[in-house]
Amino acid sequence: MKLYLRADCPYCNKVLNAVEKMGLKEKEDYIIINAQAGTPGRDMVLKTGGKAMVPFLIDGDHSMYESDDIIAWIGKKYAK
Ligand SMILES: N[C@@H](CCC(=O)N[C@@H](CS)C(=O)NCC(=O)O)C(=O)O
Repeated sequence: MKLYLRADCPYCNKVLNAVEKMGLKEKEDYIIINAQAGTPGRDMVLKTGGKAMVPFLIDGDHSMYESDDIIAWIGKKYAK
């Protein structure tokens, strides 16, 4: 599971906090990819989802925007 985030994005921090509370560990359960403007991560978000917006989740064939939807997806599928 790949989380595309930007350091100064409150919605990204919301997702990260939720994921940590669920007991998931970075590098074991998910990886964070920098999606700051001008990065390959940003290009991937745009290419995959069609919008330059973060947070963005890619989980296998599945991808989504919207922090609440991402938190709900991860909670349902992976929460420990
Ligand atoms: N409703 C969205 C809002 C996400 C949002 O507004 N993200 C901002 C950054 S905090 C964004 O991607 N802005 C466009 C940009 O960075 O180019 C959510 O909850 O995830």
